[in-house]
Amino acid sequence: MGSKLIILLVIVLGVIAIAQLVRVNELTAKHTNRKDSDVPHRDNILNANLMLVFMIAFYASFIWLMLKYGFTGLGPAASTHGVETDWLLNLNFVIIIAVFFLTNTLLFVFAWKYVKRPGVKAYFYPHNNKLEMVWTVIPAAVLAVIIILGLRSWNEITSEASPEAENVEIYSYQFGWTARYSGMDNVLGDFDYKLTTADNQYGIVTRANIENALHMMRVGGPGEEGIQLIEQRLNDETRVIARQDRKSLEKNLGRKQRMVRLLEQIEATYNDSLDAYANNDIIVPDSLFLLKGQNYNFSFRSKDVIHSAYFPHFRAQMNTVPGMTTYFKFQPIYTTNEMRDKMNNSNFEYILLCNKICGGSHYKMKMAVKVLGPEDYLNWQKTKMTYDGSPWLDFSDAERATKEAELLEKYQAIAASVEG
Ligand SMILES: [Cu+2]
Repeated sequence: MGSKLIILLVIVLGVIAIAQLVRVNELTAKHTNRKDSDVPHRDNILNANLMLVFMIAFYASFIWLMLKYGFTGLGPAASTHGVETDWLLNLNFVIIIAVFFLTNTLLFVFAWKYVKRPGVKAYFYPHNNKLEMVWTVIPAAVLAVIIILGLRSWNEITSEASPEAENVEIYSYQFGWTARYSGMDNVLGDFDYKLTTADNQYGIVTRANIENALHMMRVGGPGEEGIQLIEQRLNDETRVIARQDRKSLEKNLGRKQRMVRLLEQIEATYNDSLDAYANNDIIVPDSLFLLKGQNYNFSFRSKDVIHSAYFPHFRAQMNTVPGMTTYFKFQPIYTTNEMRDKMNNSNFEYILLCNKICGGSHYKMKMAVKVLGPEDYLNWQKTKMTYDGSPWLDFSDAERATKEAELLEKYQAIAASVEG
């Protein structure tokens, strides 16, 4: 409290002192019969020299910051497209830094060189078409090159993945992430938001989930009042319901009846053979395990609001939007362990972050990403169960050893494809 008062006092006294100094200056000017606009020559020279001093200090601090912190501080790009994105970013930086030095040198050196000298009148130079052309056409051409190169990369990243790319869905919600692998058939089971219940939080479409969602609407379940119960309460003549409560009950009933009609349509047209696609999917909450060198086709969806899946070390990002699926291709090129060596940090972990302010706990919406080598990835796969509860690698005892050896060989070839 006391220190705040002192600071305030110092500021007030400082302002008064400056005002007094200005006043003294005005009075001396009046005394010596000098106009405000008459700046002494030595003051002009001093200011011109200070321009050069400022320019040198400005450049020195810029160079020092660039050397100390670099461009990103995130280490080498850890995906195929990340390498390309970095190349584009560096190209932009080279252009920007060159223009930065050029324009600032002109600015400060001209201010120093053309300092006002007694008896010299400024040269009147209002217009030059050639100059206008130069500084319009050159930046336009440079921008066109940057945009064309950027569009080419973007189209490549978001174009359709090759058929052998593994399909993985990344599901976002307030506030977390879940990965869904497509299993041995490499086809993700369908999803529908209308099937989202406490037992089916990802809205996965199977015959059982459709029946379950219908049951929830009609009969109810944990945390959900069914149509039957609501109708019973509305028609119960032994109890009085406040008008407000009746209104909200009727609204809830109407919503559920509409939902039942939509679900009945899904039920009537559903083809049971589609169950198999969903049943061998593997759902892994809160972590994303990837095989080094594997081509992935990531599809993104959101349960609630717009999120953005940001993989800083892979230089990849994609919005996740409720009601639509977004995609990109992805190929990790360094395992987590390899990246630890490169970053010289034994605790390094890849991460997936939400990069769209999506609510109160946005700041902690993240998922661990681990890129594994062939053996580690296969070992991890062996521990995972599918949606219907069978092992991901569902081999009979007789064929297990051969099948696993085949997979390992395949994974080794995939990992080797991005070596060197
Ligand atoms: Cu988010």
